[in-house]
This record gives sequence, C-alpha cells and structure tokens, in this order.
Amino acid sequence: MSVDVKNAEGYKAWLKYDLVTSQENIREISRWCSRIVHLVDTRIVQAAKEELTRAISIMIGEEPQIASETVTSNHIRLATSEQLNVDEFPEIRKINEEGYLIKTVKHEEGSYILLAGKSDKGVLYATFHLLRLIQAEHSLDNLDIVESPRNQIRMINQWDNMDGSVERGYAGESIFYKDDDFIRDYDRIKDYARLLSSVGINAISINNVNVHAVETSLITTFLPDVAKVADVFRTYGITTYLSANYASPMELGDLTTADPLDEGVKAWWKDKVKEVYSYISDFGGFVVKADSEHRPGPFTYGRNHADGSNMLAEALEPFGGIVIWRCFVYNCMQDWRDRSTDRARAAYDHFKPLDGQFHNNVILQIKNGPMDFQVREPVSPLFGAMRDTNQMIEFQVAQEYTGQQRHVCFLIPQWKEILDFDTYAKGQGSTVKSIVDGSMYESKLSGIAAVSNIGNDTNWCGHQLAQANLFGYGRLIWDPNLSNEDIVDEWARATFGNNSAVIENISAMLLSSWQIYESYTAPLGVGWMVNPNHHYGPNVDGYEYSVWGTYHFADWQGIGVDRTVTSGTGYTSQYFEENMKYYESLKTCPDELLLFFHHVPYTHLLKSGETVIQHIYNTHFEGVDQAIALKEKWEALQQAIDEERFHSVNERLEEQIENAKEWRDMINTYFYRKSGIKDKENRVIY
Ligand code: GCV
Repeated sequence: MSVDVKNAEGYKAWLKYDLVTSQENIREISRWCSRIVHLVDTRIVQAAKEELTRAISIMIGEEPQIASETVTSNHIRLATSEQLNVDEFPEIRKINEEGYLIKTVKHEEGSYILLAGKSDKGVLYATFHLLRLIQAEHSLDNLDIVESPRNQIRMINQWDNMDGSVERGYAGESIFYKDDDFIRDYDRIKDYARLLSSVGINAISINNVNVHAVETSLITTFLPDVAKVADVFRTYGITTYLSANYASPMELGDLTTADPLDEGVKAWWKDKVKEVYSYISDFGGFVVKADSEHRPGPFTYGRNHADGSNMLAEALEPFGGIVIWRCFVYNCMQDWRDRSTDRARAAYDHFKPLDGQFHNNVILQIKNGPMDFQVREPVSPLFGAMRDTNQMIEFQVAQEYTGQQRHVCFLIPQWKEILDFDTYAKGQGSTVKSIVDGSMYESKLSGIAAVSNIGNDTNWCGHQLAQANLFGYGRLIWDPNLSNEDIVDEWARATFGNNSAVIENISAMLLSSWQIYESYTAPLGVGWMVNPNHHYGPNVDGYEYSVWGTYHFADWQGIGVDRTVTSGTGYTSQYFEENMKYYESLKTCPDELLLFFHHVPYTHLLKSGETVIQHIYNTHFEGVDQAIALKEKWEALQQAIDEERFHSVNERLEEQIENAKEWRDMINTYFYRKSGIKDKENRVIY
C-alpha cells in the first residue's frame, strides 16, 4: 500500500485524527492525555497504547509519555479488573467480559482517566470510545461511562475470493487476496482491524461463503497465511473464521463422499480441524453455506442440515470452535409460475422442523428477511421460531440491492427497525434483538453478522458516505438501543470534524437516504426489479434464473404476491399469531409491505389515501427530487470539506440522480403501460 493511500482523508475513515484548532481544547486534552500509564501490558493493550499515541500526537501535536507505573501527574490509566481495587470501582462487577469503564478519577496524589475492562479487550474498546469523545470535543473532566456490548458475537463476513474479486463488492478488489494467493499487506489488514475493533466488532470470516476450488485450500496449503492474518486480527480482539466448502473431503481428501454420517468423512474433518488449530489456536470455526445456489451440502446424501452441521460441530467442539450454519437455503431454480411454491417460505420450511436437533456449538445464521437483503422486506419468521437452537441474524453492509455504494443509502434505520421488530414468540415484547442477543431463550451462543462493504479502494467503501454503514453496523450491534441520530452524529464528527453545518447536512442526508432510495426503486415491499446477475439499475421483470420468472406477478389488473393463508402461498402462517393476522389482512398489512403479502388491483386504496398506481408514480417522481436535494445539501458544504472527499461524493451523487431518473422512468412507464391508468397529476411518463 502506498503512502499516498495511507495519507488520503478517505482512507483514515473515522479514525481520522486532526490537529485540534482551539487552544482551549488542546489545553484540556494535554491536561489529561500527555501521559499514558499502562498497568497491564498484553498485545491488545499495546494496540490501545499505539492508538492513543497516534491519535494524541496528531491532535495536540505532541507525543504522550508512556509509563508502566502510576505517576503523580494527570494521565490516562489502562488497567483490567486484576489491577483495580474493586471496592473503589464497583461498576467493574456489572460489566461483561468485553465491557469497560471510562472514569475521570480525581485524586490529590494524581488524577487520571481510567480506561478499564474486565479483560484487555475492554481496555481497547474503552480507548476507542475515549478517542471518539475527544474527536467530538467532549469535556474530559467528569467522565463516568459504563459499557458492555449487548451481543456476544459481533461479526463481519468477507465475501472475498482468492482471485482478488469480492462477491457483491463495490469498493475495488480484496485487501486479502490476488491472483489466487494472499497479498500479505499486513499494514492494510491492520488498518481494517483498527476500524472494525474501534466499533466493537470481534469476529471475522475472511473468505466468501461461496467457497470455490482455490479457497477450499484455505484449510490446507494456505493455513500459514491464514494464521498470519489471524494474528493481526487477534491483536485487535477479533477472532478469525473461515468459510468452508462442504465437499472439502472430496475436493481435498480423496474421499468419494462428503456424507456427514460417513465415518471416513467424520474422521477426515476431525483431523482437518486439529490441523487448523495447530496453526491458529483460537480459531473461531467455520461459516457454511450448504445446499444453496448450487453449493454442496448434506441434501446430496439424503441428510438434513442438523446432520450436516453437527458433524462439523463435533470436530470443532474439543477446540472450542463453532459452526455458523447459514439458513439461506432455497431452490433457486424454483418455477415461479407455480404459485404454490414460495421462496420466502424456504428458510422456515427447512429449519423449523429441526429445532432442538443442533449441537450447542452450532448457530444458525438467518438473513434479516425471508428473501435477500432487499430495500424492504418483512423480518424473517424464523426469528424466535426455534426455541432450542442458537440463532444469529445476518445483515448486508455491502449495498447489493441498495445502490451498490454508488447511491447513498444509510442502512442503520433499516436494521434498527428489524432489531426492534416484535416477533411475539414469547408474547408481546419478544423483539428480534432479544432473540439474537441470546437473552430471550438463554441461548448459549448468539449474535449478529453482516456482509462487509470494504475493498481496496482508497476510501475502503467506494462511496465515502458508505463508511457510515460499516461504522453504524458496529455501533448498533454493540448497543441496539443507540438512536440513528446518535450514530450518525458520532460518525460524522469523527470523520468530518465538528463544523455544525457539515454535521447538520450530512446527518440529514444520511437519515433520509434509505427512504429516498426506496422511493425511486421497487415499490411497497415487492422487491427486486433490478438487472439480473449484477443487480444494479432498474429492470422491472429482471429475474436471473430463467426467462419466465418475475418477483412481482404484475399483470394488467394488479400487482403483488399473495402470500396469505386464505388464498396464497400460506407464508403468513410462519409468523406468530399476532403478526400472522396483521400481515394476512389487507386492513392491517402496512403499506410499505403490501405487495410482499398481497396481490391487489392498481386501484387498491392504500392507508396513505393514495391508490397503488398513484403511489408508484408519486414516489418515483418525489424520489428523484429528493435525490437532487441530497446533492444540493452536499454542495452547500464545498468550502467545509476537503477536495478529495467532496468531489468523490459529489460524483457519486451525480450518478445517483441519473440512475434515479432511470428508475423513475422505467418503473412509471412499465406500470402506466401495464395498467393503462394515467398519473392524476399529468406528469410526463415516457
Ligand atoms: C454469496 C445473494 C447474492 C449472492 C450471495 C448469496 C448468499 O444471492 O446475490 O452473491 O452469495 O446471496 O447470501 O449466499
């Protein structure tokens, strides 16, 4: 990686420490931060010291002194509970293994800001928190913060292939691989680890869930390289996982089967796992996509997903490893003309009957919705439906269906809505967040994963503003009760400084962006309408697996998929009763999901008072106007933002507007021609 890249503003992302301009602020920071005392010294604490040193040196123009014993002058003190007098800091009893305290402690014999965790990971997280406060010009005089992450596994999934491509990657190529080999740029990986750790992410899988031939060897010839990468992440409290190819015993091991009940296959995996742990003693385990989109899996052998995952779990169990088994299992060759089958039903139909059959070191990773990371879809009915099975949720930070990091689409409000969704699994208040944090069913393992949005682009994410999704993802899964506004504010200040116009406009842009994107793309929860395969840009009938499928079932009279029990696919029955009734009835089904659950005439009246067809026209015209307004907000900041970032965002906003117009025209024209109903405002529809 060149020095130019490292020095780019976009590269530094939210760990961009700037020289503080106000002398008063410099004095305050210097008063507390000119000395760092570390009472503990692990590699993770060294990472914390390094980050503090880097940040403070830049912010006040003077390198802090480091000591390992207490001093009488003001300082930052790094400690774990072992070095603390617990009676003096009883809060330490309340935090979990990764939690921390940040406390301004005033003593005559030397005052200090305490950054303390139960473990060294807590110290590192406290460090990043303190730095965020300093970036936001928060006073350091009376800090008293107690934090614990709400979720146990806070994971990022790379969809990186070893040829250097990234499946659904919109920010250049992989930072890990190129030409079927590792790149071995540990500086860049370290900077990625810093970004992840700064927002509390503690797990990463480093290869695509579609494991092709070369990547299958990550568990053989490439193990020394995996170990080096794991070493970098370990220093930042992040555990490394690999996506595994279910057919590995055949592809690597000369076996003629991958049948999970075959003794030879079981023995092969046991040996293999032992070998992996000989390289990486704290290896996390395997992420597995099986029997989905042409990937191999237990179905080939007439076995189910419990058989398949349990076999791997048994091999990992002696080493403390886990299996993260994806529930994105469906028949992609399904014939959509046959209205009795429904892809939305697939995950529940496959997995619900297996509840209680999974080993306790297996977690099912369930996509947030029943389909595939659309701009709008309901919450997957599997959440809460499996009382005796560990579950985690999967989001997609990569914007596959939400503008591919060419459009601004801040996804935190979407994820927050999903985490707050009441499943009614154990009566009112059974939110998704209380299922995936393990509290509702006292699950042994639980958490949240998401597909990463980074690549080797200088600014990591392609779109500068897409960084907010990665930052926000980490912050939200650390604490799902944080507000959208707080997350945006934190990110904007750390990334762009504290100019109030900048914060105000960027916040307004981000907070409205999901709704804007939804307005000019697929309406009312119907989903897709994108070009097949690459999924960018409008294509109303676009469907990749055959020429006759569509996702919307539109004809000259109406649109939408009838998923009711009464007359449709029966998908609604997968929800607990309250939600089942809510979606089943046209009276209660919310507008934004209407076409996901019902097939209705274009003249159907929405709760908003508009007809479906008029809603389609209105939102598509308004969406473009709102996209134009986004650009105006950004342009107003030209003087306040460095050229590099200003221009790169401006170019993307230009493209967003042009693409939004294309969406508007394609969608409006299609439905005008299909329905024959005119826009009541007589706007131009081509
Ligand atoms: C990694 C969607 C994407 C695929 C992805 C798949 C999955 O179908 O388009 O690229 O494959 O989801 O989540 O496994």
